Amino acid sequence: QEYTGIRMEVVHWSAATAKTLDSIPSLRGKKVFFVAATLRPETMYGQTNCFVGSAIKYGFFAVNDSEVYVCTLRAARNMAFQGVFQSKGQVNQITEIDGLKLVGTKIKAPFAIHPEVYVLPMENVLATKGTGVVTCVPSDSPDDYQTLLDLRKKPEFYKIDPSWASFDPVPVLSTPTYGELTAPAVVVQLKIQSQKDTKQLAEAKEIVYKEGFYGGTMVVGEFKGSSVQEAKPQVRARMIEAGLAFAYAEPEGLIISRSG
Ligand code: ZZB
Repeated sequence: QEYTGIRMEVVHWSAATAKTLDSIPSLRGKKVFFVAATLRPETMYGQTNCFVGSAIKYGFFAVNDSEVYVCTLRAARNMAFQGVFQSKGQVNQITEIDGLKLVGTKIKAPFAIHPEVYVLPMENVLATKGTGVVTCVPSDSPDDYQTLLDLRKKPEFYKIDPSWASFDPVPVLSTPTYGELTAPAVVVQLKIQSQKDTKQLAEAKEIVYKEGFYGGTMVVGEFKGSSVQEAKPQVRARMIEAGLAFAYAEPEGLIISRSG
């Protein structure tokens, strides 16, 4: 899978993380980035949040002398072999932290209408896919939209400040059948009630992917008016040129599990 790794720079840490990181001098003065893996770079205009898995462990990995990436160890190992880190083939982990503690951190959202967004918990984040960090694009991802609704409904249960989930979906592209907010429309159509409705959400994702990719027209950004198919590689190239993203490939599952 050829993903785009989105570099989301930390603006300020959640209280729990700030406390933990205080005791790590080697992080002082470093720029730290959450790295999200996406197959939909053209939707980055519509980020409203970033998701992590509460129970997933995230490593802090030195990229070079001045930058650090936050992602799973598994992703860092892949990155090391793709020339993402200065010392090729080597993973230099500075520390590790539970996803739960990262919740409430504020980060920059490259190309987004909302330039800074909060990190929130999502139940269905897979530790075995991408970087374990997921951008939240509720306009075009049914999982993201439903998770946002769940978080707003039960902020105490999810241990979040309601203000962290306050950005509404931002229209990014228009589809012939559903208009500008395709994911919310399909979530309603399939009567999805919670992020636990994983079967219906998989079906919704399929529908939204197809609608967006084959029928979508951009309604924001430099490629407004272009088809999604045309815009996708161009937005990706722009993000990479601007130093806000990089190519990140995922090997087949079999290879990872064999090498441990
Ligand atoms: C932004 C985005 C916008 C995404 C959208 C999707 C959609 P796939 O096709 O099943 O491989 N993702 C990435 N990593 C993880 C993870 N570790 N756990 C859970 N979800 C993850 O799914 C690839 C997509 O799954 C990625 O692209 C990412 O969300 C998410 F409008 O990034 B996407 C209709 C989907 N729309």
